[in-house]
Amino acid sequence: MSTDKPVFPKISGDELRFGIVAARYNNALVEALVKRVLETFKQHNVSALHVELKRVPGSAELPYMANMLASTGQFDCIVALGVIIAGDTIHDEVIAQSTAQALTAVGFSTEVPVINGILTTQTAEQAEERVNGKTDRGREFALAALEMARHKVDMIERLDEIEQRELDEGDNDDFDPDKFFKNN
Ligand code: DLZ
Repeated sequence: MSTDKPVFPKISGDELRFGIVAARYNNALVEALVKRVLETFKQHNVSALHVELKRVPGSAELPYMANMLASTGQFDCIVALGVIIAGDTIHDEVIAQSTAQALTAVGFSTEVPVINGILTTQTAEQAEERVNGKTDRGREFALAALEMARHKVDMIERLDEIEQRELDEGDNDDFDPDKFFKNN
């Protein structure tokens, strides 16, 4: 268990746009996570107009919807929320591992960061403590989303500037007016 939570930078959410994808499995717990994320967004000036919420059956379906929302290009960060509680089989481990990998892959392929807000616990009590107790993972997921959305906006802007500079320089290098004149 982690005892040293990150200190999140103070970030204003105006202008930042978020997609939230929530699983309906363990619905009461996931809905409480959604509420906590929304409350934290509000505290950081995120506009309700800049948030879209989609629900899917279970955590295994989160990567698909996260990918689709990210692919629209309309969001600076996607938050995937679910609760996986261990049962008699290893189903929970399979879902938790495959969704974690798939969510990471969505971030790489779309260049939109994805927050893995899936709680994986041994018991419902453990999940309850993390959602409605002192641990407050929902707030943590929202703060992580704000920070990553800011990074995404800044990095995309930087990449665009580099691309534009390369295009401008490329134009100058390739174009030799004398050579062009001789050949035409
Ligand atoms: C099937 C299943 C099980 C056993 N447990 C959970 C769980 O604890 N949390 C969760 O979000 N989803 C669970 N699911 C459903 C799967 O995520 C998925 O919806 C189904 O396997 C259909 O693809």
